[in-house]
Amino acid sequence: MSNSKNYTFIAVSFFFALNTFPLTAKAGGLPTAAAEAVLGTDPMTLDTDGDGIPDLTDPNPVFADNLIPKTGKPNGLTFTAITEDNVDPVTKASASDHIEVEITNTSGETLKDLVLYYTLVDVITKKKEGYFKPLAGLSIPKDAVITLHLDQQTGPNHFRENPNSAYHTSPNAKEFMMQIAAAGYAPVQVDFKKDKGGAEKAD
Ligand SMILES: [Ca+2]
Ligand SMILES: [Ca+2]
Ligand SMILES: [Ca+2]
Repeated sequence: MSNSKNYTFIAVSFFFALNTFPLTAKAGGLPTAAAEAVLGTDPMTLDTDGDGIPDLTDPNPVFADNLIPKTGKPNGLTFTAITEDNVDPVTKASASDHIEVEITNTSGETLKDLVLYYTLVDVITKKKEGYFKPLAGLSIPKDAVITLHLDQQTGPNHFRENPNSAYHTSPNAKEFMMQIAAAGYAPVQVDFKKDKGGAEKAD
């Protein structure tokens, strides 16, 4: 029964690392989705903020430093980002509030190896989160415009976003900073915001 022993060890390590949190999950179990909800991390992702440090050992599991290189050619792309009143790109019907990013390739060539970094700050609590996301598998043809969705769906142009982020758990207004870069190009930055209100309610 070496498996159950390993599970116990993982669970003990987990609770030791988090001993300031009032977790009440049963001893001997795997870290639970409920425990990740307490931490504000993603139960479906080992490294929620993308900084390379697993959630269970990351001193701040929902803040990554900006790992995008500052150097590179200018004028690779432009983009806009919204957090509310999203529209399904296929049906044109109203979609759940999520972070939606429209990128225009202005480089004159195919853009590859894109990376995205964003921070959000709760304007009331000042709590800050930061996420580094390589956009694996994404390339943008010359002159093309594409729309990315940061959410919990799968499929082309969907990239997973932490469902336990303050984006979802706090109704306070949020201020966002986002940078996107493609291989060889300097990052482009856009600031945007979300008004107060629940992420999944009409507001
Ligand atoms: Ca996790
Ligand atoms: Ca991490
Ligand atoms: Ca971190």
